[in-house]
Amino acid sequence: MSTSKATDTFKLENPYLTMKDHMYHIGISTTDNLKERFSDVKFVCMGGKKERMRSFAELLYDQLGKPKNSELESEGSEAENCHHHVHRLQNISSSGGRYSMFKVGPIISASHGIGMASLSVVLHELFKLIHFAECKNVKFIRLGTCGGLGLEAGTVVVTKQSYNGMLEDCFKQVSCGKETRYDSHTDPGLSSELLAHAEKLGIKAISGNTLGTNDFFEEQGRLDGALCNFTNEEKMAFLKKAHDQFGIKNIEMESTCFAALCNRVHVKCAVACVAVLNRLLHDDITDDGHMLTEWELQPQRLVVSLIKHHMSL
Ligand code: R2B
Ligand code: URA
Repeated sequence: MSTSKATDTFKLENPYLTMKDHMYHIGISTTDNLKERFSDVKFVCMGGKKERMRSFAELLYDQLGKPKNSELESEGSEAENCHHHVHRLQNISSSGGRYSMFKVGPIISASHGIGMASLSVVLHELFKLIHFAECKNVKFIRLGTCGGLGLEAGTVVVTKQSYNGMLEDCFKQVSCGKETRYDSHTDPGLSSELLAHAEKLGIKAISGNTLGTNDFFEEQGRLDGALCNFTNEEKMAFLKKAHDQFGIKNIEMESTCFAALCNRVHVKCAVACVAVLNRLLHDDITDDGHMLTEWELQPQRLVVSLIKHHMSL
């Protein structure tokens, strides 16, 4: 076990890593001046959708007073079809074609797609990026959506412990045909800071355990997938057991892997997800785009407030 302190330079311990590396899915290489461009990074904020992570980056850019150490599109790049000559934030990962990534001041805002498989790919590459850039004291925060258990839509859940689909409090990594269990708790300090900012802003937020699954439909006990191999009674018994025996307040698809990988590299992490429905009442999510956008803003507001506080703004 490493005993590195939070203030130490982030360093991966994989002996097979070399100085020369191409982070294929985020479209960036060790030859891309990583130290100059990224050594100031203190927060990596992640969420599922590409465009939401752009609008979160734009919100940050505005709220932090357009910091100089941000990456903007250069003249004649994607901005060409943009008639007003305002520089947009640059999607650093556009060449990779998989994820979006933006840099605003000391913050990276990146998308991770749906599920742990997609998340794990970009998380490995982001860890390598902050390793090669020799960043110090970096924290990781996931801002997402989820199904709540007995919660009103719009409520934010800040994860304490994440569980897997078997209701085990760990993430199981398969490698070379073997399974290893890793701790999937989040950082208590960072999590209570998020809750304190919610209180200050008047945003409805609670602390609770989270169920992270590898599927949106059957593994979350949804009856309305294309297929369903259980009954409504079995669904309700599962959700009740998760809630009553394990303190699970919400269900999503990344937190278990997210927390476990952060724990393995010794970075502090937090997960703040807004409930877009109450799973004890139904399985389908509203088609009201305005409500969804408004709900998705709640975790973003918490994180902006926390980051401004950390930057003494
Ligand atoms: C929440 O929302 C997505 C599924 O709709 C998934 O990424 C998650 O965790
Ligand atoms: N995301 C999920 O994974 N599940 C839900 O019910 C809602 C959002």
